[in-house]
Amino acid sequence: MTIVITAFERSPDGGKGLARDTRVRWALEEVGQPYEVRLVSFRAMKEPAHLALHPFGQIPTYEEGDLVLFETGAIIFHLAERHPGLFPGDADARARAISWMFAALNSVEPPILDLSIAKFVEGDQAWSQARLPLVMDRIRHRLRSLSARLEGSEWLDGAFSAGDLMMVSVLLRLRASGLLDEFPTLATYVARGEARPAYKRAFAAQLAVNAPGSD
Ligand SMILES: N[C@@H](CCC(=O)N[C@@H](CS)C(=O)NCC(=O)O)C(=O)O
Repeated sequence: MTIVITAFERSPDGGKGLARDTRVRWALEEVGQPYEVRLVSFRAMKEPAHLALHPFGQIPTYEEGDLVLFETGAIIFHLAERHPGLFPGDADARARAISWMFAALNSVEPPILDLSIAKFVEGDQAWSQARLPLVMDRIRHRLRSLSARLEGSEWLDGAFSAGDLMMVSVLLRLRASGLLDEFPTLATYVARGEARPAYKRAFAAQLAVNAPGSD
């Protein structure tokens, strides 16, 4: 059955791989599932046809026959359950990998998103600059704990899992801020994720769509 995901017709990041279709592409590459991509414009994302797939009018979505999913957590969970490669065989280790997926999405990604909002949405407000150090410190707080846990290990819990895929994807959004470089253990961890052949294929696929001049 053909898997179809949606992605930005033109990602605002110009091909840096930060739009969330990249993490779904990465998961598909890790489990060796071919997929097709339907590109959507910002306008089309808010129209009924896309809203039927994604109630919040966002990307990515995932279609596999009659199954339609949204939310990258749910999509990657689904792929990890159905195909070998992203969840460990041992039931307890699998449960821990799921904990890390939730940790990435619920504990680490929110303060990182706050920084994007502070810079790109609230950046022109008079109070924005004053708030920035607080936002950055909330991220550092999480990174400190994560770095301490990861110290001396390649991945979060034994072998690479969907937990690492999600955590690396979330941390990648920090690169431009310089915050990642304050935590060498995390910078190396992210680089280890980016070095995976599956990540490289996913990155290249989104770049082919989004690189400047790739019309
Ligand atoms: N929690 C959602 C977030 C989805 C999301 O924020 N998608 C962004 C692209 S990375 C989007 O569609 N932004 C455009 C919009 O919200 O209008 C997930 O993990 O799938």
